[in-house]
Amino acid sequence: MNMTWRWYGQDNDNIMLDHIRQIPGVTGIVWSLHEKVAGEVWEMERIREVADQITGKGFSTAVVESVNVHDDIKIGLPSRDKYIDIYIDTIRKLATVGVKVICYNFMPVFDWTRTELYKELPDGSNALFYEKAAISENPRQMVDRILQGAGSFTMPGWEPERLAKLDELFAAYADVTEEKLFDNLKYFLEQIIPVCEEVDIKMAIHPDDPAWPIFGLPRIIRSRDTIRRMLDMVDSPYNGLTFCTGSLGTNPENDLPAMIREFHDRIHFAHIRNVKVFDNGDFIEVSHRGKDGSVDIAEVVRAYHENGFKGYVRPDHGRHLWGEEKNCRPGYGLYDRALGIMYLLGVWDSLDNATSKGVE
Ligand code: DNO
Repeated sequence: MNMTWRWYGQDNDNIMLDHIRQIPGVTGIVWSLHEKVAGEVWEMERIREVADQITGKGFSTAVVESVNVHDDIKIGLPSRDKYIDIYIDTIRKLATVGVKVICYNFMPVFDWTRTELYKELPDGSNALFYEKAAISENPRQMVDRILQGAGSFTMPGWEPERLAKLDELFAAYADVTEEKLFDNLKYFLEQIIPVCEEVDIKMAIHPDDPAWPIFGLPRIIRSRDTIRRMLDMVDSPYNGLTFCTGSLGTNPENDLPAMIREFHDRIHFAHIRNVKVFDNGDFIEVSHRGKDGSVDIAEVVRAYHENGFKGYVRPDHGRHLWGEEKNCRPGYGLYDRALGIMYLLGVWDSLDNATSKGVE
């Protein structure tokens, strides 16, 4: 596996590439042009500038997370063709700077959703939390509360410009059923996958987080069956997955190691993190260690190892430790993600050693 780290850019992250170089095993930077809103053109000059910063420190630029999909494509409006052309233009440009995987999502209105950013854990650290009951509140109130909590930090998927138009967005999605959303995803993939095949970039859809519909909006990448349907819809290795254990793990019915064994050759990017799911369906993000949460992370790593996984991996979110929440982007601090990497590499290396000694 290729270990990576999500970085928000030179002027947008307090964690520098020089910090990341000191975390053992990290070979690639997961990047994006974070200033871009969905549907905007990505200029070649700006792409090259960021790619050069990354390669200048010896990292690979292979994974972009995300190129966000414009709502008109998800809703299926006639204007979608214009936005698909812009998307294709971005794919072609990214191919010229060594990009091999693009992570994206097809969630209506909200990307990953939490109801609290700094919920305290018993050990005094704090982490992103989702309270099921709070989702019955007015979405506007929830969005305002979360954006305010994040302070000056931008959060991926929570673009204030887009969320300012919440009422309009909800109205535009009013007729978008689960079936329609699948159709619109198929339409999008049918246009872009031939280009991906040509320029050798694999698309990796991110599952819905949490793995169920919220605020009455359909969410379609949430289980073994919905993922199977999505992969079969356009049956090309270039139509693949970002397999996020933190998102799919919010539903205890998802058997994550079994899903990895089934989908491993279509998983191009693995987000590995843990969540603790409570009986009432609330969940909180916890350390990567399997014993701390509801996802058996060691078993997850074993499922990848068994299949000789060669894709990209990142530790995804982390808790906020040692007071760092005062100065870090929610979910994207330094310490817990670095600890997570060491846990993942530790499990991987011990499996390597055991297999090379013929133990398994
Ligand atoms: C959250 C991330 C998501 C992810 C998008 C991909 O921290 O995992 O925002 O990047 O869903 O488009």
